[in-house]
Amino acid sequence: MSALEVVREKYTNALLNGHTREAYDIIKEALSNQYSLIDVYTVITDAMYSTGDLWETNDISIVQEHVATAITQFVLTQISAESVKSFQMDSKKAAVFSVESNTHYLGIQMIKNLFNIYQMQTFEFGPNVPNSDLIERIQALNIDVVAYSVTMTEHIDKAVELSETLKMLDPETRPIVIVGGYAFHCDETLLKQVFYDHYFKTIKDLSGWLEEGKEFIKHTTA
Ligand code: B12
Repeated sequence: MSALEVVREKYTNALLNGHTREAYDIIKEALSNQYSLIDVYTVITDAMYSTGDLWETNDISIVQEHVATAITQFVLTQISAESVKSFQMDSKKAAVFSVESNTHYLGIQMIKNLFNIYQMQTFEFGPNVPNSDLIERIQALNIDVVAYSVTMTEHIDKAVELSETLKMLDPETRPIVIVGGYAFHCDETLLKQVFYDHYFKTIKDLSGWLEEGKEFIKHTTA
């Protein structure tokens, strides 16, 4: 077992036992032991996937799954606290959210934090955000990047509906559209139904794109 797999196992156990302090300490220690933020996000993601599998097979209760989610939400907020200081008011602006009907949000919390680390200003629209409200806000805030998450196949209809509206925007001025989420891991053909510029399977893939596009990010919005 690799050292990172050990961290994942320990973190998963802390989640299943409901130990917030221990979970937080494991992640803090991993970060101070030179694991990258992306490594740590991958550990947390895998631990949440394991929790979901155990819930699906009735090996843990709904309460345990909720406790694991609450602990991870806490840990993500704690490790994001510093990154919010990195963004520049004159850099690119990103709107991040989970598509209408989707209440899963931990992935978006990670994406938001990563954007902040790359100095982007983020606007968190939240989970299950109504399509009808989105375009007005995107335009009013002069958003450069729209990034949203689709977790289950059942959420694709709302993503298709949103795509229809995004497609209508002026190609010269519209934001870049980035999609991701567990639904596409389960069935990548779902991507054919939505309108997007980039799809990234994992936060690691997104970070590679951000690393390459540093100049684009710095460019001030008109
Ligand atoms: C926690 C959880 C919940 C919580 C969510 C709370 C919250 N605040 O997020 C609650 C309890 C609300 C919940 C509800 C439900 N859930 Co749920 N849930 C989960 C669980 C265990 C973890 C999800 C998670 O946080 N994963 C960790 C994050 C970080 O992973 P991620 O979202 O995939 O993100 C990664 C990538 O996909 C990517 N990414 C994600 N978004 C984006 C966006 C962009 C732009 C980019 C570039 C990348 C990107 O980056 C991340 C890091 O690499 C999953 C298990 C699983 N396999 O995911 C089940 C799971 C998704 N849920 C499931 C189900 C069935 C439900 C419910 C229907 C249960 C019910 N009967 O009520 C409801 C549906 C709610 C709804 N309408 O959306 C099933 C879905 C089955 C399926 N294949 O369709 C799963 C897979 C569990 C299972 N194994 O059966 N759930």
